Amino acid sequence: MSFPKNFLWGGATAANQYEGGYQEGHKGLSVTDVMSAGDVDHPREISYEILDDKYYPNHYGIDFYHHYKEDIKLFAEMGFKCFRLSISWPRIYPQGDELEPNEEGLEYYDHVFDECLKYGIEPIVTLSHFEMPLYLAKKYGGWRNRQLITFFERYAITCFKRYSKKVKYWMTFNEINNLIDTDNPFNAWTGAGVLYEDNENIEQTMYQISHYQFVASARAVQRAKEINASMQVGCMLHFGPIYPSSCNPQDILAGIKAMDKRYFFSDVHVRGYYPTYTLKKWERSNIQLDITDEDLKDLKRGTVDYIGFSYYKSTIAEYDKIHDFIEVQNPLLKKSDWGWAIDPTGLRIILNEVYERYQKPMFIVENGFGAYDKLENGIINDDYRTDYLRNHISEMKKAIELDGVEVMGYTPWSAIDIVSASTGELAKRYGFIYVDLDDQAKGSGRRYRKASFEWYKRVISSNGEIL
Ligand code: BGP
Repeated sequence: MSFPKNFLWGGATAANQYEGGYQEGHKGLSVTDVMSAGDVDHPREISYEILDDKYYPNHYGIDFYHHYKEDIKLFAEMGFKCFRLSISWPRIYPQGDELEPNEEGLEYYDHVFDECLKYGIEPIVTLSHFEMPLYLAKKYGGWRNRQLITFFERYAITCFKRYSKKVKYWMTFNEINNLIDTDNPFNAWTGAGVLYEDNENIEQTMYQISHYQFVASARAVQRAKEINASMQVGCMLHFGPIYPSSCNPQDILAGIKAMDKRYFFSDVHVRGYYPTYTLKKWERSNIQLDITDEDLKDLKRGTVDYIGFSYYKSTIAEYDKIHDFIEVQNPLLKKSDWGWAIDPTGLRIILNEVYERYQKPMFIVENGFGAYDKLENGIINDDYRTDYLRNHISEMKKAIELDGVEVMGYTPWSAIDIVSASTGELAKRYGFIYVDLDDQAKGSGRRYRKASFEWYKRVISSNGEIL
């Protein structure tokens, strides 16, 4: 059993969670710059302004902005073949609606990409990873507004042209399918710069936002090909199986319906048209959307080249009279301290299901274990993380070798400790590299290799043979 020779081993990050330098180089404010810190019991608070009495962890991140040389050197030491990062949209277009980009922002990413390429590390770039200029949220109502398509397209063209010789692999919107969960304000805010209002038809708005993003993504795919035909543009989804809670046929159907809500997004991105189960739903719920014929043509012309996805956990669905299904925790699986069920087999299952559905190359661009790490005498023993990753890699290996799934690469979350997206803590650590900072960004900022660093280095150098 072995991985393909050119398999892209690496690690992943997101600009807003690790860069810091939130006001440097004429960067504009991002929607994540107004999200306060939270923790496992307290959700992050969102406001339209920075409030004096709140702490905003994304302002500092881990200060990669100033440490990028040191950090990329460590990635190279681990043997990374690729590094997944995102471009901060407000670094390039500080407000979002300008006609000209911010040169300082563009230069910063030139330096980062050059540093990666110096070590033969291929940058894998997301255009919008849980962020966009705050100004677009305030002035235009975020992705509620059709004009956002134009702004995003302009931003994408700027990046494709500027980095055409440095970046081959791109993704448009990170975990776009989180939008479906409208109960948690985090999703529409980070995904679309939208805070739902009490008097609006939230479901209709959610589908409208999604439609505008599908069109924007499809246009970006087309522009990328025009600029450099060898560029590969993927979508990025949050995947994980939702199992039926029993063999009762009603629960089986509940599992299918629950998965439809995730697949809706990849169906449009990959096939280029709306699935019938969604069209029927719109009819039933009298959902009226602004969709033009030109939009539908764009969707067809801009289907993605590959499917990037994150995998952390699985859940189960049980039949519910009112909602079709409800999602519940699987009693058979162990969980992390944040309640995320650990299910390596689920990765093989989802790889099989998605590959069979679309027959497109798949890229696991996030997978990892958030834990409280302890630094003792300069050592971090994170065996729990190694165990998690080992078991998942071994299931990915089976999917490739036994099931014939085409997997392009694997970039665990995260390459280095960074601020957690959902809770805003630094204490929820995922990295191979420990960063000596606490939740208030106090500490030396020094980088330490965790035990998992040495382990992953061996995994990469043996191309997945030594786990
Ligand atoms: C994914 C996001 C990442 C990341 C990860 C872990 O949903 O794409 O940005 O943060 O989950 O989640 P968290 O940081 O909330 O633990």
